[in-house]
Amino acid sequence: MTLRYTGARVKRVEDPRLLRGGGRYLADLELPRALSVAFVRSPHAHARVARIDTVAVRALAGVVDVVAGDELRMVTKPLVPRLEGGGFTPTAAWALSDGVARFCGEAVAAVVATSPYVAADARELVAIDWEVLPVVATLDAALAQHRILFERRHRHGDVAGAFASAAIVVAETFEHGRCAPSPLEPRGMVADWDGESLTLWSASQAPSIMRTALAAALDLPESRVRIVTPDVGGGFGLKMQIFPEDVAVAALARRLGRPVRWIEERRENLAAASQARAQRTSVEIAAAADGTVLGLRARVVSDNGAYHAYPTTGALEPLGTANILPGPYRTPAYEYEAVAVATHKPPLGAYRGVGMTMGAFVMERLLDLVAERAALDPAEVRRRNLIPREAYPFTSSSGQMYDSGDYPKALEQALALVDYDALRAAQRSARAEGRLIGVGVACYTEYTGMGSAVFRRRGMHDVPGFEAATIRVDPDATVRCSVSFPSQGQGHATTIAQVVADRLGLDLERVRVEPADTSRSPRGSGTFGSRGTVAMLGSAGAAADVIATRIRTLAAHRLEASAADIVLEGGRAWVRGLPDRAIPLAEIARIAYAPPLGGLPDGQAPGLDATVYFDPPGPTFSGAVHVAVVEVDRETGRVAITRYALVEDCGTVINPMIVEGQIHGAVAQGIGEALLERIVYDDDGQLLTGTLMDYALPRAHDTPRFEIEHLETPSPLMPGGVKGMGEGGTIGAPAAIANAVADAVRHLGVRITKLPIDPTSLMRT
Ligand code: MCN
Repeated sequence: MTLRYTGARVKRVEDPRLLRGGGRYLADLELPRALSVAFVRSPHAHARVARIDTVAVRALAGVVDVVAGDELRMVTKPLVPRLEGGGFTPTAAWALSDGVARFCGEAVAAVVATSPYVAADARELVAIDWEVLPVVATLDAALAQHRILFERRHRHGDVAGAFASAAIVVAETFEHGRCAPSPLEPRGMVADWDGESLTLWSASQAPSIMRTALAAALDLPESRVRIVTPDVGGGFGLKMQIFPEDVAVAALARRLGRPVRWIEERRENLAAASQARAQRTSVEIAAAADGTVLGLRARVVSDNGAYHAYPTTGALEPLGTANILPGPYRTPAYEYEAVAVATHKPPLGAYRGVGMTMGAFVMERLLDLVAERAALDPAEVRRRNLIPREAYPFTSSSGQMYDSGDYPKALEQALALVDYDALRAAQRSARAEGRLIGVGVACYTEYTGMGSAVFRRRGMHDVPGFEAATIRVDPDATVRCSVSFPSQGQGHATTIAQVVADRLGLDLERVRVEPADTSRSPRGSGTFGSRGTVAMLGSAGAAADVIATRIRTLAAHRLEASAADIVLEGGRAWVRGLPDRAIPLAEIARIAYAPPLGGLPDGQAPGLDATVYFDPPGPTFSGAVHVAVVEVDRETGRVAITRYALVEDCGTVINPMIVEGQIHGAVAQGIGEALLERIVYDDDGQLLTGTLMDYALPRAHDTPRFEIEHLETPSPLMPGGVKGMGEGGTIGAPAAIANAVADAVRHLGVRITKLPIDPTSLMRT
């Protein structure tokens, strides 16, 4: 196989259409007679619906229906995500609550009207008498009341011995505020009931999981629920979840027998969609006098909110942090306790880097503190602790099997990229002038490409874990790929086409990736946990191989040669050494659809398609070394990122341009987490950051120019040696930036233990 596209900087095939405004997003979908849904949401963090009066709203012209929770409870089941393995308290999230709202913004009733504007006006007319109940608004209050949703413990090695023999012990508590995934396109759903079946258009990252969940919630066979995924304006993990609003919209379409649509408003997105992080980790690290890490103890507690998100559960954030905390370092002894507590807030869910962002932030801050105590440069303490390449495969002290990596090399490459010694010298002279320059280094490893074994080991039963691809070659040799893992912007239409085109010897333009539609696409899990690349190699790549073998057999028969000697290239097939006798692939494809007299060779059946299911034997661990340089303004505490460099390793790279684009986007989100983004609730559980004026997202001028280099340590586990990387930037950036800011202000006695680092916190300390 000639690799014409795989590994090349191929421009994204989806972009011309999207850039010209040709994208078709959920809100662009117009169905005849469609009605609009607006949700009536609780203004209280914890309150019972004592009485609900809908007389006034029903009188409003254009209002078609008003439903309260009890009406939908008769026709739906709640979302009850499962987690096996003990320590888990389930929650049930009903379509419009069970009559008690458990966070400010929870939907308790819905209005259906002829336009979104009427629905929004009508929502205001629904009169509710609330019985306000006591609120548990903080992690501490939830801990004090023992409101535990999830709890797991782990110990490996002689932790007590490690601490007893340590010359250096550092104890610290780190916190990460709540943040909101904030895709440009918020949530939504368009639902249509034809009297027998439901068609649901949703920007879902996980259509197969959504179909299973909604079929169960509506008590329908899965064959009567179809999920269609249009273009998606970002998901970032948020849209892998299934929400009570999804159940409500689907149930309303069935109830009314007319199409209904709900397009979430930004305020609703900030108030009622799943949120992320909200974690406190108390940790102790034991090290020898030379900075060698001997042991680690951690108590990871996340403020999960009121419900487990479906299907991820409240285990996702604390367990993710606890498992990844040892990072790419030899950490012989480790014990952790991972806890999620229930507060009256929206649930925590998946968000790019989930759990791992906090893990990297904590470990990287700790290593800098160890370096300080051991009087070492931060780069040196890492050199002394990174797992050497030859030690892979390496089982971490949290039980993760790291398949491959070369972090010592990545570190040296990153230091060379920024000319680290010169940077430190420049920092010293700037310091002499009173300027606060800091340099932060962060190394992280990241689990990607998980398969069913990982989800089962974690006890997660609502995430199947496998993926699949169907490839159909039309008689004109156009190749159509249909996969179980839709793209939210990652560029799958390009990278899948690269992989498939190479295997079939076709021009890229001949390969089309079709939108996800559960009536046509194979069943799988979805795009999350940086599984897409692994999935596409294992399913679409393998399906293309099956088809290539069939094409070779057909061509060999036609050319009277052996299939092993057939070359597929440039849309043609020929016998090795005889390119003059090439036949176009379209001619071969036509044979598959119009068998000649005597039938197809080797008893082949007609048609030219293949479906391959793939259960990744992972995870496979990718990672990077990030270096951030910041300048802190002495007067205002404002942090400016003046340089940002990184060396990333995601195994074999399919498309370096896309990988770099993914890094740009993910680091931008990491910058938001490090410096800007914080969802704030007051002590009554009231949301104080309900608009994007209050919740600060990073803007173009907050992002620096990125200096990126690649290092490839192919995965020995995954087809083609690929690893995922889509979340990496969000994992590395907060840690590197936090270390850089700490480095800039440490001599002033300022400690960096909380994200985001806002200027006022720097000024006040
Ligand atoms: N890639 C590659 N070679 C590799 C690894 C990746 O060329 N060795 C390419 C892939 O082909 C793919 C992209 O990089 O086009 C990301 O691949 P991967 O890391 O496998 O991640 P997924 O495709 O599974 O995407 C999910 C990941 C996650 S978990 C979140 S959250 C996320 C993200 O990627 N959300 C995104 N990137 C996003 N990008 C956009 N624009 N929007 C989102 O919502």
